Amino acid sequence: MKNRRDFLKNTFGLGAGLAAAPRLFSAPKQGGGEGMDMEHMGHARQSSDRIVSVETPDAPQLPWRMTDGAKEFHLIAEPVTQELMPGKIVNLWGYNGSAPGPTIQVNQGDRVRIIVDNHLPEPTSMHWHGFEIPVDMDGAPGSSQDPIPPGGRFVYEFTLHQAGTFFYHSHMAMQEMMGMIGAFIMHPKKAYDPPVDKDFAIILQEFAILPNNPIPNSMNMEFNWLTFNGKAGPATTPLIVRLNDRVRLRFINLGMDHHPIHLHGHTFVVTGTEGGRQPKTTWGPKNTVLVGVAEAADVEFVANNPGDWMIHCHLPHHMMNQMSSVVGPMTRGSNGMPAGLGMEEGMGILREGHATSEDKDPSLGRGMGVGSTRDQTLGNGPLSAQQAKHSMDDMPDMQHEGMQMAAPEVAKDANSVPGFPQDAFMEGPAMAMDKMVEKPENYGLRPGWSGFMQGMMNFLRVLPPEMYDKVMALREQQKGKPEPMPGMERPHHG
Ligand SMILES: [Cu+2]
Repeated sequence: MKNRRDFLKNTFGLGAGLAAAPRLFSAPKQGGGEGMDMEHMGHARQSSDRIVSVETPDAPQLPWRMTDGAKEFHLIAEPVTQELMPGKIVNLWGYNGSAPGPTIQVNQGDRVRIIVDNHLPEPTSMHWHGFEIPVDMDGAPGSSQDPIPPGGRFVYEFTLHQAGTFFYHSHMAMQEMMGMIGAFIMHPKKAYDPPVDKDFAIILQEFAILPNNPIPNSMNMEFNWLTFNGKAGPATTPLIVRLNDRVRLRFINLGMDHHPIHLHGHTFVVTGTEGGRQPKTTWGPKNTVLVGVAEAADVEFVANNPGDWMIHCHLPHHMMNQMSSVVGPMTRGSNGMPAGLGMEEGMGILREGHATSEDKDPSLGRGMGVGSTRDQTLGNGPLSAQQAKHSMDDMPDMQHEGMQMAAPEVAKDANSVPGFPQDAFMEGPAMAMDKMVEKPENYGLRPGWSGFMQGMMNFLRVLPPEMYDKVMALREQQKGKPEPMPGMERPHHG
């Protein structure tokens, strides 16, 4: 079955191709896709000048074969295990072993057939978000079709006349919050003006997952795991571009929050929405784009500023992992974090009484439990750099040094300052794990960088030619080598 290694092998194969040339996107071997015609893995129409395939770092591409006059894809809805970052393995639902599911790329005008098998333990239905197709192919369960029962199959088929950044998702609400979405790129007949050299898609997702629990609470509204293409920083794979490339980034959001996505060091224009291309007259300068729920946003810019630039959601809580930073003096003088609460205490589920009674409703379906129903004593970790280092001695995989920072990292009178601590130990050298997330795309980043990357954070690496070639050569070397990130293979059931 498909796994991360196959994907990486193929992705690294893209290597040092000229940015301006249309690329064949070599796709992974695909579960359920026996007999896939590997000659037809190119997604973008090759005859169109300068249309490049869309890269979805950390998420696979879906191969297709030509059958009865249609591009045929095969999606399997199923439970998946996914490593959001090293050691954080969770149970999501997705497609073909991945959440988000694999990226589909077609050309405007294509006849497309998508076989959807349901390997979930409950019914599902697939919706093609924004597609102008016949209603019986729309995937609205109960109205346009019967839900696909467990073990069942539905074959969708339509001709696509649109172009732009689209996506597919389960039309069962709670399944969406378990991860069931994938990108669906429709390339235009003719390249947009101006054409781009690099094209990336990033799916924004969020999950509420208690400590010591691998299963998202899809009812919860306090999200503590925020991902780009199924990875939380620092496990997100940087976007690699060459200095002066024209770059398109396509953001797709399916969750409970809108995300203001911010890019450092560059000014971009919004060139498209979930509805397709926008006319140039609407393009104004921006560096942050608000990607609303169920929306997509395409932004474009010339990467003319060399460096490793952050690209991230700007909601502060969305730049955190595990929401581990409980801030302020309440975090001290305690006996530690009471992890692993039971369902009732932890999930904020109504226990007794009227739903809106004063002492019950604050936690109804919303809270992580922490602070919502009763006070809890919490420890917020070490309060000095020395203690931090000491406490890490038992954690061989964590990076112990590497930052060029002087100790101690807090002021002498820190404990007397109201509000302290805020960030000192949520981010910083104590959280660095450069080695654990080592991969070609991370080559040459400043030592200790990973201690400051969490949640919806990634790099846009604008590399001068020499460095660009070096990273691409490393990718090439990586081909056939063992998975750089241990535990990243995603076995799945079914
Ligand atoms: Cu956000």
